[in-house]
Amino acid sequence: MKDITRDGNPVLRKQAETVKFPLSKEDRELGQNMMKYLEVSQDPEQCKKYHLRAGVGLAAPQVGVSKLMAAVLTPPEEDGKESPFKAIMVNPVIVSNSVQPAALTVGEGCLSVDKDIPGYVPRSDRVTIKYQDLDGNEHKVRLKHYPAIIVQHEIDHLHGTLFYDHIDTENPFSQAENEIFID
Ligand code: NB4
Ligand code: NI
Repeated sequence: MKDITRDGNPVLRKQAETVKFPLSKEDRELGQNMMKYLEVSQDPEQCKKYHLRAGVGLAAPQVGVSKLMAAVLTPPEEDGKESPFKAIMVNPVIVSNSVQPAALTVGEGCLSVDKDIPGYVPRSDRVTIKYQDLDGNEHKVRLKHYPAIIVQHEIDHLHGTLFYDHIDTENPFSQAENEIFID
């Protein structure tokens, strides 16, 4: 899990393959290990000790596996406004998204992209997603704001898209009308 694929590796630009159930032992461990990476990376001590970059999401192509699998772990917020979202998602799809656009105020960074690429990444403020868990149970959830943005970043990875593909090259900080910003 420490070896994250870097931009330039073709696996990051491929369409990932559907995962079949029941999961193989390897696929199950892949999901569990991706979540473990996020947990360890969000613990300041372990993050430093293992020289990791902190993450709130990770997609299988980022560990070199071209399969429709991703993990998301949003840390609990101080103000507790939004419910935290923790999931290992298998075969996730966005079934609907809001017209309302949103972007992270600080822009986005990706564990597979070494340099900082400034600019707003326009996304949907809310998404409804469907996915299977490691046991094959179907889930349909509606997310908004921060968790919704993370999930869109991860699902993009499964289709070979990187965050900077969405940044306006002419004007990286251009704003869509009524776009909301998430800290
Ligand atoms: C995925 C995110 C990039 C933008 C927003 C944020 C961090 C990532 C990439 C949307 C999704 C990983 C997967 C952070 C981070 C806030 C919470 C809790 C305590 C430190 C942690 C830092 F690290 N992005 N990194 N980038 N990716 N917030 N936080 N904090 O997670 O490439 O495809 O631990
Ligand atoms: Ni990423």
